[in-house]
Amino acid sequence: MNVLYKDIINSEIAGARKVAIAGHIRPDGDCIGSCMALYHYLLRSKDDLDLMVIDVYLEPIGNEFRILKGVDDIKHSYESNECYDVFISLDCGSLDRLGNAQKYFNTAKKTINIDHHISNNSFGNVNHVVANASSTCEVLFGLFDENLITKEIAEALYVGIIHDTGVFKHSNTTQNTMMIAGKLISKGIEFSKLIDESFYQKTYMQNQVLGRCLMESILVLDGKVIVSSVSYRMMNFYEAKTSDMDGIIDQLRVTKGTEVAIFAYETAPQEFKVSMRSNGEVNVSKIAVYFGGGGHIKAAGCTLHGSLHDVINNITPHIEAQLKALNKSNKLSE
Ligand SMILES: [Mn+2]
Repeated sequence: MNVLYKDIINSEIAGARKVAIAGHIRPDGDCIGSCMALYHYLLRSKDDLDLMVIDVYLEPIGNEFRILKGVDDIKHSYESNECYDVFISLDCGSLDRLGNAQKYFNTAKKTINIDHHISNNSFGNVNHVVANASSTCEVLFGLFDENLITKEIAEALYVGIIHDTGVFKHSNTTQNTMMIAGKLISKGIEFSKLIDESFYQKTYMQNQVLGRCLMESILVLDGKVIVSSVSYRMMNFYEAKTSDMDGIIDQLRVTKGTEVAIFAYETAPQEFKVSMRSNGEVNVSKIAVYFGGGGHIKAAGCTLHGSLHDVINNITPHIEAQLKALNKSNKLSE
Protein backbone atom coordinates (compact mmCIF):
# COMPACT_ATOMS: atom_id res chain seq x y z
CA MET A 1 0.00 0.00 0.00
CA ASN A 2 1.43 3.31 -1.01
CA VAL A 3 -0.98 5.70 0.57
CA LEU A 4 -0.88 6.97 4.09
CA TYR A 5 -4.33 7.83 5.36
CA LYS A 6 -5.09 10.84 7.45
CA ASP A 7 -5.29 8.66 10.54
CA ILE A 8 -1.61 7.87 10.24
CA ILE A 9 -1.50 6.89 13.89
CA ASN A 10 -4.35 4.40 13.89
CA SER A 11 -3.66 2.88 10.53
CA GLU A 12 0.10 2.76 10.36
CA ILE A 13 1.45 2.83 13.89
CA ALA A 14 -1.24 0.72 15.58
CA GLY A 15 0.29 -2.20 17.40
CA ALA A 16 3.81 -0.77 17.41
CA ARG A 17 5.67 -0.55 20.72
CA LYS A 18 8.89 1.08 19.60
CA VAL A 19 9.01 3.91 17.08
CA ALA A 20 12.02 5.73 15.63
CA ILE A 21 11.87 9.09 13.87
CA ALA A 22 14.76 10.44 11.79
CA GLY A 23 15.51 13.12 9.20
CA HIS A 24 18.27 13.91 6.75
CA ILE A 25 21.95 14.55 7.40
CA ARG A 26 22.93 18.17 8.18
CA PRO A 27 19.35 18.80 9.39
CA ASP A 28 17.69 22.08 8.41
CA GLY A 29 14.67 23.81 9.93
CA ASP A 30 12.06 21.72 8.14
CA CYS A 31 13.84 18.50 9.02
CA ILE A 32 14.17 19.40 12.71
CA GLY A 33 10.69 20.95 12.85
CA SER A 34 9.00 17.91 11.33
CA CYS A 35 10.88 15.47 13.58
CA MET A 36 9.99 17.44 16.73
CA ALA A 37 6.36 17.93 15.65
CA LEU A 38 5.86 14.21 15.08
CA TYR A 39 7.74 13.42 18.29
CA HIS A 40 5.41 15.61 20.38
CA TYR A 41 2.37 14.34 18.48
CA LEU A 42 3.23 10.71 19.27
CA LEU A 43 4.31 11.55 22.80
CA ARG A 44 0.91 12.96 23.70
CA SER A 45 -0.79 9.81 22.41
CA LYS A 46 1.84 7.50 23.89
CA ASP A 47 -0.44 5.89 26.46
CA ASP A 48 -3.45 5.58 24.18
CA LEU A 49 -1.32 3.87 21.56
CA ASP A 50 0.54 1.75 24.09
CA LEU A 51 3.88 3.02 22.80
CA MET A 52 6.92 2.19 24.93
CA VAL A 53 9.70 3.97 23.05
CA ILE A 54 9.74 7.02 20.78
CA ASP A 55 13.29 7.89 19.73
CA VAL A 56 14.33 10.77 17.47
CA TYR A 57 17.66 10.51 15.65
CA LEU A 58 19.31 13.55 14.08
CA GLU A 59 22.82 14.86 13.53
CA PRO A 60 23.72 17.81 15.81
CA ILE A 61 21.38 20.76 15.27
CA GLY A 62 22.13 24.50 15.03
CA ASN A 63 21.72 26.61 18.16
CA GLU A 64 18.95 28.61 16.49
CA PHE A 65 16.71 25.52 16.77
CA ARG A 66 17.17 25.11 20.51
CA ILE A 67 14.11 27.38 20.74
CA LEU A 68 11.99 24.27 20.02
CA LYS A 69 10.84 22.23 22.98
CA GLY A 70 12.14 18.70 23.37
CA VAL A 71 15.31 19.04 21.28
CA ASP A 72 17.39 17.79 24.22
CA ASP A 73 15.68 14.41 23.78
CA ILE A 74 17.15 14.00 20.27
CA LYS A 75 19.61 11.13 20.05
CA HIS A 76 22.91 11.85 18.31
CA SER A 77 24.51 8.47 19.03
CA TYR A 78 23.86 5.46 16.85
CA GLU A 79 25.45 2.86 19.12
CA SER A 80 22.33 1.21 20.49
CA ASN A 81 21.17 -1.88 18.62
CA GLU A 82 17.49 -1.19 19.22
CA CYS A 83 15.15 -2.76 16.66
CA TYR A 84 12.09 -0.60 16.05
CA ASP A 85 8.61 -1.73 15.04
CA VAL A 86 8.16 1.39 12.95
CA PHE A 87 10.79 3.74 11.52
CA ILE A 88 9.54 7.07 10.18
CA SER A 89 11.77 9.03 7.81
CA LEU A 90 10.99 12.74 7.46
CA ASP A 91 12.12 15.30 4.85
CA CYS A 92 14.50 12.79 3.31
CA GLY A 93 14.57 12.29 -0.47
CA SER A 94 16.57 9.07 -0.51
CA LEU A 95 17.81 6.40 1.87
CA ASP A 96 21.47 7.53 1.86
CA ARG A 97 20.39 10.96 3.12
CA LEU A 98 19.41 9.31 6.42
CA GLY A 99 23.10 8.95 7.23
CA ASN A 100 23.80 6.82 10.31
CA ALA A 101 20.08 6.39 11.01
CA GLN A 102 19.95 3.96 8.07
CA LYS A 103 21.03 1.35 10.61
CA TYR A 104 17.63 1.56 12.31
CA PHE A 105 15.77 1.86 9.01
CA ASN A 106 17.34 -1.41 7.90
CA THR A 107 16.36 -3.36 11.02
CA ALA A 108 12.86 -1.87 11.49
CA LYS A 109 9.82 -4.08 10.90
CA LYS A 110 8.05 -1.34 8.96
CA THR A 111 9.32 1.87 7.38
CA ILE A 112 7.33 5.00 6.60
CA ASN A 113 8.65 7.74 4.32
CA ILE A 114 7.02 11.18 4.61
CA ASP A 115 8.46 13.93 2.44
CA HIS A 116 7.94 16.73 -0.09
CA HIS A 117 11.00 16.38 -2.37
CA ILE A 118 9.96 15.76 -5.97
CA SER A 119 13.04 13.55 -6.32
CA ASN A 120 11.94 11.21 -3.49
CA ASN A 121 12.37 7.64 -4.67
CA SER A 122 9.77 6.00 -2.39
CA PHE A 123 12.25 3.96 -0.36
CA GLY A 124 9.84 3.11 2.48
CA ASN A 125 7.27 0.33 2.93
CA VAL A 126 4.72 3.12 3.14
CA ASN A 127 5.36 6.32 1.20
CA HIS A 128 3.61 9.64 1.51
CA VAL A 129 5.31 12.21 -0.69
CA VAL A 130 3.52 15.46 -1.53
CA ALA A 131 5.76 17.15 -4.06
CA ASN A 132 3.78 20.41 -4.24
CA ALA A 133 3.87 20.96 -0.48
CA SER A 134 6.18 23.74 0.72
CA SER A 135 7.71 21.59 3.40
CA THR A 136 7.51 18.27 5.20
CA CYS A 137 5.89 20.19 8.06
CA GLU A 138 3.08 21.15 5.69
CA VAL A 139 2.69 17.46 4.75
CA LEU A 140 2.60 16.45 8.42
CA PHE A 141 -0.06 19.03 9.20
CA GLY A 142 -2.26 17.28 6.64
CA LEU A 143 -1.76 13.98 8.47
CA PHE A 144 -2.41 15.28 11.97
CA ASP A 145 -5.75 15.62 13.69
CA GLU A 146 -5.95 19.41 14.10
CA ASN A 147 -7.57 19.09 17.51
CA LEU A 148 -4.55 17.19 18.81
CA ILE A 149 -2.06 19.89 17.74
CA THR A 150 -0.64 21.45 20.91
CA LYS A 151 1.32 24.68 21.12
CA GLU A 152 4.66 22.88 21.01
CA ILE A 153 3.62 20.88 17.93
CA ALA A 154 2.44 24.11 16.27
CA GLU A 155 5.77 25.80 17.06
CA ALA A 156 7.75 22.98 15.47
CA LEU A 157 5.55 22.90 12.35
CA TYR A 158 5.70 26.69 12.00
CA VAL A 159 9.51 26.76 12.23
CA GLY A 160 9.74 24.06 9.54
CA ILE A 161 7.44 25.96 7.21
CA ILE A 162 9.20 29.33 7.60
CA HIS A 163 12.60 27.76 6.96
CA ASP A 164 11.62 25.95 3.77
CA THR A 165 9.68 28.94 2.41
CA GLY A 166 12.25 31.61 3.41
CA VAL A 167 9.54 33.06 5.68
CA PHE A 168 6.74 32.69 3.09
CA LYS A 169 8.84 34.25 0.32
CA HIS A 170 9.88 31.39 -1.96
CA SER A 171 7.68 30.30 -4.85
CA ASN A 172 6.76 27.07 -3.02
CA THR A 173 4.50 29.15 -0.73
CA THR A 174 0.85 28.47 -1.58
CA GLN A 175 -2.58 29.45 -0.33
CA ASN A 176 -2.58 26.18 1.60
CA THR A 177 0.75 27.07 3.23
CA MET A 178 -0.69 30.36 4.46
CA MET A 179 -3.90 28.70 5.67
CA ILE A 180 -1.89 26.20 7.67
CA ALA A 181 0.30 28.99 9.08
CA GLY A 182 -2.88 30.78 10.16
CA LYS A 183 -4.15 27.70 11.93
CA LEU A 184 -0.81 27.28 13.69
CA ILE A 185 -0.91 30.92 14.81
CA SER A 186 -4.34 30.26 16.30
CA LYS A 187 -2.66 27.78 18.67
CA GLY A 188 -1.06 30.74 20.43
CA ILE A 189 2.52 30.43 19.19
CA GLU A 190 4.85 33.41 19.42
CA PHE A 191 5.44 33.57 15.69
CA SER A 192 7.50 36.82 15.65
CA LYS A 193 9.91 35.34 18.14
CA LEU A 194 10.12 32.03 16.24
CA ILE A 195 10.90 33.86 12.99
CA ASP A 196 13.49 36.19 14.52
CA GLU A 197 15.28 33.68 16.69
CA SER A 198 15.32 30.68 14.36
CA PHE A 199 15.66 32.47 11.01
CA TYR A 200 16.96 36.03 11.07
CA GLN A 201 19.04 36.22 14.22
CA LYS A 202 22.81 36.28 13.74
CA THR A 203 25.62 36.20 16.25
CA TYR A 204 27.71 39.36 16.66
CA MET A 205 30.54 37.65 14.79
CA GLN A 206 28.27 36.61 11.91
CA ASN A 207 27.08 40.21 11.59
CA GLN A 208 30.65 41.50 11.61
CA VAL A 209 31.61 39.12 8.81
CA LEU A 210 28.45 40.07 6.87
CA GLY A 211 29.26 43.77 7.36
CA ARG A 212 32.78 43.36 6.08
CA CYS A 213 31.55 41.42 3.07
CA LEU A 214 29.15 44.22 2.16
CA MET A 215 31.80 46.93 2.72
CA GLU A 216 34.38 45.12 0.62
CA SER A 217 32.05 43.97 -2.15
CA ILE A 218 32.80 45.09 -5.67
CA LEU A 219 30.64 45.62 -8.74
CA VAL A 220 31.82 44.27 -12.08
CA LEU A 221 30.37 44.05 -15.60
CA ASP A 222 28.80 47.53 -15.45
CA GLY A 223 27.25 46.86 -12.07
CA LYS A 224 25.45 43.75 -13.29
CA VAL A 225 27.49 41.49 -11.00
CA ILE A 226 28.33 41.93 -7.32
CA VAL A 227 31.22 39.97 -5.85
CA SER A 228 32.43 39.55 -2.30
CA SER A 229 34.63 37.13 -0.42
CA VAL A 230 36.02 35.97 2.89
CA SER A 231 39.68 34.99 2.92
CA TYR A 232 41.12 32.05 4.79
CA ARG A 233 42.86 34.54 7.11
CA MET A 234 39.56 36.26 7.84
CA MET A 235 37.82 32.92 8.49
CA ASN A 236 40.51 32.14 11.07
CA PHE A 237 40.51 35.64 12.55
CA TYR A 238 36.76 35.45 13.28
CA GLU A 239 36.92 31.71 14.02
CA ALA A 240 34.10 31.46 11.49
CA LYS A 241 32.62 28.16 10.39
CA THR A 242 31.03 27.38 7.04
CA SER A 243 27.57 27.81 8.58
CA ASP A 244 28.51 31.35 9.67
CA MET A 245 28.55 32.28 5.97
CA ASP A 246 24.82 31.49 5.59
CA GLY A 247 22.78 34.40 4.32
CA ILE A 248 25.68 36.55 3.07
CA ILE A 249 24.96 35.66 -0.56
CA ASP A 250 21.28 36.52 -0.06
CA GLN A 251 22.14 40.01 1.19
CA LEU A 252 24.48 40.56 -1.78
CA ARG A 253 21.77 39.35 -4.17
CA VAL A 254 19.25 42.03 -3.20
CA THR A 255 21.59 44.81 -4.38
CA LYS A 256 19.58 46.89 -6.83
CA GLY A 257 20.59 46.59 -10.46
CA THR A 258 22.54 43.36 -10.16
CA GLU A 259 21.84 40.31 -12.28
CA VAL A 260 24.16 37.95 -10.43
CA ALA A 261 25.73 37.82 -6.98
CA ILE A 262 28.90 35.87 -6.31
CA PHE A 263 30.18 35.03 -2.85
CA ALA A 264 33.41 33.12 -2.36
CA TYR A 265 34.98 32.00 0.88
CA GLU A 266 38.33 30.37 1.27
CA THR A 267 38.00 27.00 3.02
CA ALA A 268 41.74 26.23 2.73
CA PRO A 269 44.55 28.34 1.23
CA GLN A 270 43.72 28.91 -2.44
CA GLU A 271 40.52 26.87 -2.26
CA PHE A 272 37.26 28.79 -2.61
CA LYS A 273 33.70 27.66 -2.10
CA VAL A 274 31.74 29.80 -4.53
CA SER A 275 28.01 30.55 -4.26
CA MET A 276 26.10 32.23 -7.07
CA ARG A 277 22.61 33.69 -7.19
CA SER A 278 20.77 34.98 -10.23
CA ASN A 279 18.10 37.67 -10.11
CA GLY A 280 17.13 37.36 -13.73
CA GLU A 281 17.78 35.26 -16.78
CA VAL A 282 21.37 34.20 -16.14
CA ASN A 283 21.54 30.44 -15.50
CA VAL A 284 24.11 30.12 -12.71
CA SER A 285 23.63 26.35 -12.53
CA LYS A 286 25.18 26.09 -16.01
CA ILE A 287 28.25 27.97 -14.80
CA ALA A 288 28.54 25.93 -11.60
CA VAL A 289 28.25 22.67 -13.54
CA TYR A 290 30.99 23.85 -15.93
CA PHE A 291 33.30 24.18 -12.92
CA GLY A 292 32.30 20.82 -11.43
CA GLY A 293 29.57 22.06 -9.08
CA GLY A 294 25.80 22.13 -9.32
CA GLY A 295 22.53 23.53 -8.06
CA HIS A 296 19.47 25.24 -9.45
CA ILE A 297 19.05 27.79 -12.25
CA LYS A 298 18.97 30.72 -9.81
CA ALA A 299 21.12 29.31 -6.99
CA ALA A 300 24.23 27.25 -7.55
CA GLY A 301 27.74 26.71 -6.29
CA CYS A 302 31.11 25.17 -7.01
CA THR A 303 34.65 24.92 -5.64
CA LEU A 304 37.53 26.69 -7.40
CA HIS A 305 41.27 26.70 -6.77
CA GLY A 306 43.62 29.64 -7.09
CA SER A 307 43.46 33.26 -5.90
CA LEU A 308 40.29 35.29 -5.54
CA HIS A 309 41.20 37.06 -8.78
CA ASP A 310 41.42 33.70 -10.52
CA VAL A 311 37.93 32.90 -9.23
CA ILE A 312 36.50 36.17 -10.54
CA ASN A 313 38.39 35.96 -13.82
CA ASN A 314 37.16 32.42 -14.37
CA ILE A 315 33.50 33.02 -13.61
CA THR A 316 32.69 36.49 -14.94
CA PRO A 317 33.33 35.68 -18.64
CA HIS A 318 30.61 33.01 -18.39
CA ILE A 319 28.17 35.55 -16.98
CA GLU A 320 29.19 38.12 -19.59
CA ALA A 321 28.63 35.59 -22.38
CA GLN A 322 25.18 34.70 -21.09
CA LEU A 323 24.21 38.37 -20.68
CA LYS A 324 25.38 39.10 -24.24
CA ALA A 325 23.42 36.13 -25.60
CA LEU A 326 20.33 37.31 -23.73
CA ASN A 327 20.62 40.85 -25.11
CA LYS A 328 21.02 39.47 -28.59
CA SER A 329 17.97 37.24 -28.37
CA ASN A 330 15.96 40.13 -26.89
CA LYS A 331 16.88 42.29 -29.88
CA LEU A 332 16.04 39.53 -32.32
CA SER A 333 12.57 39.22 -30.88
CA GLU A 334 11.90 42.93 -31.19
MN1 LIG B 1 12.06 20.23 3.57
